[in-house]
Amino acid sequence: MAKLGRNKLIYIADNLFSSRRNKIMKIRPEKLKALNLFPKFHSLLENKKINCITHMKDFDGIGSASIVESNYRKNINAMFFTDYRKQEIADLVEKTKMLNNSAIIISDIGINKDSLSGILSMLRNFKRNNNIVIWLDHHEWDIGSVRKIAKTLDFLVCNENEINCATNIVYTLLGKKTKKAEKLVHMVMLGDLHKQAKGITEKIIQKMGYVISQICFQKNTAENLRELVGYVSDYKLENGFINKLYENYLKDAKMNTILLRKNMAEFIVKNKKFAVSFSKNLQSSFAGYFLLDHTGADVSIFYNSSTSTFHLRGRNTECASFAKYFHGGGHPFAAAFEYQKINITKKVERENAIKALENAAKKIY
Ligand SMILES: [Mn+2]
Repeated sequence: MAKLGRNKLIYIADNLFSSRRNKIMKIRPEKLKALNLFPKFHSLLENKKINCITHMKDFDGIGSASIVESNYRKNINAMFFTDYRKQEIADLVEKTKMLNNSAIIISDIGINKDSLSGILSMLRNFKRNNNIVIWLDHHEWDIGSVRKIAKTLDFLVCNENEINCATNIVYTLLGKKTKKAEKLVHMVMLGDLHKQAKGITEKIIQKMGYVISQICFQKNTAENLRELVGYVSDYKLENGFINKLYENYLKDAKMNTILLRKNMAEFIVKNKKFAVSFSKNLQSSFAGYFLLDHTGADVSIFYNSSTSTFHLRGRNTECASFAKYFHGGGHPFAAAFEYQKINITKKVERENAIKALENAAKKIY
């Protein structure tokens, strides 16, 4: 079985404040705070036009951008929301071409084999246009990619570990320490690292996940995510805009959950049980844990037909290597990959996909 990807050292490349340019440092994640870089970052960013690039699909991406906005509100120029998929990265490269003389803060966006070359050309273009580029991430990057990318950046934090999500890295380095921010960061962290939350906190984390999913399933995604960041940066997680999206999600989710239950299938590879199902427009964590809970499987694999994406969740079983096998990515116990379009109403198409997954599982586990 693949190793658990947790508990690693994080990579830091500091071409901004350190004299050790183009050096990649490896430190324990909890040491990040002790570097005490906030005052330096703050005086740099205070007088800069700022652009944010962040992950569109979860609370961590939105949380990261919200921390930037709440600290540097009047300096924000634009925000770009993207996913790791090749096409979305290509769109991002196009949309950000004209950014110049700004600080660009990239958060919560992993890299994979398919996106690396697009990302590198985007970063080189940023440098040519006199931008300062800061990338704060907590996805697993191979050291070869880190070396390539670090050269084109002013500051980089990355790699998978047990205590950081992107929002808390952004907060540690760029954010003024306040009670409200602390609370938000803690909430995002519990959600992103799939840790147990209780009572009202659990409710809010779940609600934000649903709201963000609903925005991504609808039209005007970028505008709505931008509006959401505005509220979250004010620590307002309850208002008409958010509640409406939440209600709409729940309405659609009823039928989609019935479909998820109907299409459920299982296979076993090397004593590991895999639950697979096919539906649409369900939040990936909801669908993933629904499948795990209802089947007792070790790994759940949920296909969202609206995005042609398989989402994986593991209960103590690593699933990132599964996603990587199909050129996707993510974290040890939560990952995803893009797949071909499947007509989920056709049994034979579902069965073909399950066969392909089973064959892949035999190679991975
Ligand atoms: Mn994240």
